[in-house]
Amino acid sequence: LENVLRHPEFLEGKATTYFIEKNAKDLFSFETHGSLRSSKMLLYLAEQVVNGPNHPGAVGSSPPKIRPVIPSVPPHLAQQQPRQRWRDVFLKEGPESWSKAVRAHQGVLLTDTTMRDAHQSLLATRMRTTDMLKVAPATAAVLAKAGSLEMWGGATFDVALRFLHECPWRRLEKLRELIPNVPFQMLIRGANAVGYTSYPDNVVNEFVLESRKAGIDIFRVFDSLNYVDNLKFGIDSVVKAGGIAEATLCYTGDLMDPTRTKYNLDYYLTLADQLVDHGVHSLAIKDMAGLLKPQAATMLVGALRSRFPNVPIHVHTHDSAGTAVATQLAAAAAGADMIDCCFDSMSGLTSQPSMGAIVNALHGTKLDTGIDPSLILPLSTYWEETRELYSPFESNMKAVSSDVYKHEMPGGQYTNLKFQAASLGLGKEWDRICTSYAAANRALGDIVKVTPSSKVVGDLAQFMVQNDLDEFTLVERADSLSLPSSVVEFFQGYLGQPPSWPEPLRSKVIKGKKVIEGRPGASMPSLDLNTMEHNLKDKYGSSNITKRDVLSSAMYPKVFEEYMDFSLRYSQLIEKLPTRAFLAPMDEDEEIEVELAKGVAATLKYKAMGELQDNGKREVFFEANGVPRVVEVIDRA
Ligand code: BTN
Ligand code: 3PY
Ligand code: ZN
Repeated sequence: LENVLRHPEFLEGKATTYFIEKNAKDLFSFETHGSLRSSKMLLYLAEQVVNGPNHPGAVGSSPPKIRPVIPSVPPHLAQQQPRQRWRDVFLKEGPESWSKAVRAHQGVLLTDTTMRDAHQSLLATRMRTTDMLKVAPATAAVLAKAGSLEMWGGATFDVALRFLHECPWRRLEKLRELIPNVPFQMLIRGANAVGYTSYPDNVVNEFVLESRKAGIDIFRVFDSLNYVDNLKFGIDSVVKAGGIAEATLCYTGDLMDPTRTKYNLDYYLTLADQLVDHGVHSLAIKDMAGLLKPQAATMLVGALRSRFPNVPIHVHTHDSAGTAVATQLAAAAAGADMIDCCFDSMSGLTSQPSMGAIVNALHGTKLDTGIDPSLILPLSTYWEETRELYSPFESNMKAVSSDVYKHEMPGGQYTNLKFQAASLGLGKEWDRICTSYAAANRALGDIVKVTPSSKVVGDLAQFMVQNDLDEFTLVERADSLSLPSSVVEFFQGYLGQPPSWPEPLRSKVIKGKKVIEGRPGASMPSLDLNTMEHNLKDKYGSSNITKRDVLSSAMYPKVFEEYMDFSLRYSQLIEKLPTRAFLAPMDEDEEIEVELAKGVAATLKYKAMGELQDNGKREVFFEANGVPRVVEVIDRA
C-alpha cells in the first residue's frame, strides 16, 4: 500500500482504473516470482468452479480427463539438419525463385491445414495455442518436406482474441520459433484482412507487413466476391511486404453443370488472367464449400495448367459431400503443384481431406508427397486425443452430406450457422435454413459465398425463415422490410462489387442510402495508427502495448478491449492452462501443472468450495505447489 501511496501517478491524482495493472512491476515484486500472476490464474479457476464455464458455443459434452500423448521427434529426423528446402528457397532467393522451384518439383507438395481450417471447420475455431505448441517440434520434423502449414488467418485471429483470450500474434511468433523450417501460410480476406468488413488501406498494408515480419511466408489472398480490384489491392500489399502472393479464385457453383453459366470455365480463366497479368507468385483454387467435384478439378486445374505453365497452382477443398480426397488426387494428376489436407483425425466432414489417405495414395508414384506415411499416425493420434478435449465444440454431424450441392454453404460456416440458428430458437428449422440459404443466394444474385459474403447470405437466410419469406416475397416486400445490416451494407457496396447486382431488389434496398462505387478501401480515410497506439498505451501502460496489438485493436476495437481487460484480470498465463481446466471447472482434488515461466512449473490442486457467505461470496480452496491458497469470488447464481 505504501508503494501505491508514494507512486508519482497516484500523487498527481492520475491513478485510474488500470493504475495497479500498469504499474504492477513498480508496486509489487510479484511479477518477478509469478505469485500475482498465479493468483490471477487461481481467480479464473475459482470463478469457473463457482459460476460454471463461460464459453459461448460450448454445447457439446464436457472435456474428458485425458492427457494427449505428445509425439516425440522421430530420432532419425532429429539427428538431421532441419530440412529447409522450401522456406530456404523463399528466404534466400525470394518469391519468384520459390515459384520456379515449386514448378520444377516433380512431386505434389502438401499444405497441412490442421492448425487453421481443420479446427475452424470442425471445432468452431477453438484450438488453443498451447495444444499446437506441444506438437510443433514433431510437426517440424515430420512435415519438413511439406509445402506449407496453414496455421493462421481466417477466423482464427478473431476467435483467439474473443473466445480463447489469447493473442493471435503470440501464437504465430511461438510457432515460428518451434517450426523454423516449414513455410507458414495464412488465409487473408483481401481488403477485409482477417475481419468481416472493409478496412482502410493503411490498416491492411500494416497488417500484412507485420504478419510477414512475424513469420508468415505465403499469403493466400482471396476476396469474398472474387472482386478483382480488392484482390489486386491485397496482392500488392503482400508483394510490398516481401511475401509470397498467392492469388485466389474462390470456386462456387458447378463447372460440370452446363445450365449454370455464371461461374463457368470462362469466368475462372478470365479472373485468373487478370490476376496473373497483375503479377502473382501462385494461384489458388479455393473450394470453401467442397463443391469442386473430381472431374471439375481435372477440368479447371488442367485449363489453368496449360494457360499458365509457370505459375504454381494450389488447391484447397472441403470434404462436406465426401469427395475431397478424390478431388485432390484429380487436381494433382491434372498438374496442381500444392494440395491442402490435414491430419487424418482432424479430416473429413466439413474439414479438409485426410493427409494419410493422400500420402499413401501417392506414395511411390511420380507425384509422391515426400512425406513418410509411417510418421503421420503418431501426430494424427495426438490430434485425435487433443480433439477430445474440445468435445464442447463438436457439432453432432455424423456423416458427409451431398446436400451441400444444394445450399453451397462453406464448411466453416455450416456448424457455425447451425449453432447460431439454435441460439435464435431456430434449431428445429435447420432444414428450412439450408433451403432458405439457397434461396437467399439466388435473391442476392448468386454470389460467391465465403467470409464475409457467406455471412450476408446466412443472415438473410435466417431472416427469411423468421419472417416466412421466399425469394419472391422478399423482393415484393423489400421496401418495407428491415433487413439485416450485413445485407443492406452488401447492397451498398461495402464489400465491393459482385459480377452483377440483382434487380429490382438492390434498388429497393439502397433507395436513399449511400452507395460505394468500386473498391471500398479506395474511398476510406486512413486510420491514424500512431494516435491509436498512443491512446492504447495511455490506457493500458506502454509496456503492455505493441504495434501488433494496435493492429488487433484497429480490426476488432471492442474485442481487443475485452481481451485486454481479461488478461489484466486473469493474466496471460490463462493461455497456458491445460485445455480441460480452461474449458471446464476442475473436480475436487484434480491437479494440473502450469508452466509459469520457462522451466518454472506450478502444480495447482483444487480442494474445495466454501459455503455461500452473507456478502454473496464463496471461498475457494486450492493448493499451489503444496501450499494452501484461498480465493474469494462472487457467486452469481
Ligand atoms: C467460410 O466463409 O469459408 C468459413 C466461414 C467461417 C465462419 C467463421 S467461424 C467463426 C466466425 N463466426 C461467424 O459467424 N463466421 C466466422
Ligand atoms: C475464412 O475466411 O475464415 C475462411 O475460412 C474462408 O473460407
Ligand atoms: Zn477452407
